[in-house]
Amino acid sequence: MVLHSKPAIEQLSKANNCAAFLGGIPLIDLSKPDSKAQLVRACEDLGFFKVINHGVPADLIRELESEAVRFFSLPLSVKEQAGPPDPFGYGDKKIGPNGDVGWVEYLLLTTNTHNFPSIFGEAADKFRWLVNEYISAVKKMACEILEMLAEGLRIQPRDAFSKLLMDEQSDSVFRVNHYPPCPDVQGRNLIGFGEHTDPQIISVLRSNNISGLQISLKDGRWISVPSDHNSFFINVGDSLQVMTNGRFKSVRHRVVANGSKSRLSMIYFGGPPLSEKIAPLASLMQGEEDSLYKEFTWFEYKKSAYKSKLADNRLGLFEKIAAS
Ligand code: GA4
Repeated sequence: MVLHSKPAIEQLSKANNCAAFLGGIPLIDLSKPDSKAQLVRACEDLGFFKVINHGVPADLIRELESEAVRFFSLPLSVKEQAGPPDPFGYGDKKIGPNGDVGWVEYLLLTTNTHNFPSIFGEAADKFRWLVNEYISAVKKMACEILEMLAEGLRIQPRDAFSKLLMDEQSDSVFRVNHYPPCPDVQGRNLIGFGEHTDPQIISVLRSNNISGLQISLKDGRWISVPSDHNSFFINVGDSLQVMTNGRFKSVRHRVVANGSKSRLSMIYFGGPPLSEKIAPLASLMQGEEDSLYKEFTWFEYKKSAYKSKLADNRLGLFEKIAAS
C-alpha cells in the first residue's frame, strides 16, 4: 500500500450507527432440499444469507487464498503491472472511475479472460488456474441457489435466472479484495469499501476469518456480519431485485477497516449477457401487477452504473413513478 494522501483519508468517512441484530443472518444448508422456502424468505427480508454444505472444495479455497496473499505481498510496482483497473486490473484505494476511495487494494477480473501479466511467470499460471477452478465452483453453487429460488417462487423454467450465468456471454466479474490493517482506525470505524449495492444478479462472497463486512437493514441500521471462512455469503444484486419486481432486496453493504489484521475476501458477481433485457419475469407477476421498473438491457444498466458513485441508488433511474 502506498501512503495515503490527506484528501483520500478524509473520504474514508466514519462508519457509525452499527447495531446488534437479534434475528441473526439467515443460515441455509444447501444439502437440504427443504431450504427453498428459507432461501426465498432470506432474499425477501434481507437480500443476504450465509450458506453451508456448498460443495466448493476446501483445498481449492485454501490454495487460492494463499496465492492471493502472495500476490498482495508483492511490491506495489510489481502489482501495478497487473494494469490499472480500467475497469479490470490491480487497484489500490481508488474504487471505480468516479472518485470513490477505500482502505483496500484489489484485483478485478472478468470471468472470461484472466490476463495475468507475464511478469508473474509460472506463478501466474497457477494463480490463473486456481481462479478458473474457483470461478467454476462458485458459479455452479450460484446456479444451484438461483434454481432453488426459482422453484421456491414457482417460476418456470427453473433455470430462468441461472441460465443467464450459464450463458457463454454472461458478463460476470471476479474480485479479490485485500484490506490491510489500517493504522488510523484507533477506535473509529474507517471505511474499507464504501456502502453500495451490487449491480449484477447474485454475488458469492467468502473471506478469511477477519470481520469487517456490514449489511444494512430495511430501517437503515447497519449490522456486522460475523466472519466465517468455511461458509459463503450470498447477496441479491440489483438485477435480481428487478427480475422479481422488487420482491427480493438488493442489499446495501460495506466493509469497515480493521486496526490490526488483514482481511482478504473473494467475490464472484454473477451477471447476465450485455444484450439481456432486465425486467420482471412474466411468470412471477400476479394479476394486474405492474412492473416497478422501466425495461433496460444489462449493457444500459452497466453504462449508467459506471457513471455513478459507489453509494448511489443506481436503480432509482429505472424506477417507474407510481401514478397517483
Ligand atoms: C460494485 C460491485 C462490484 O465490486 C463492481 C464495482 C465496480 C468497480 O469497482 O469497478 C463499481 C461498483 C461495483 C458500482 C458502481 C461503479 C462500478 C465501482 C463504481 C463506482 C466490480 C461492480 O460491478 O459494481
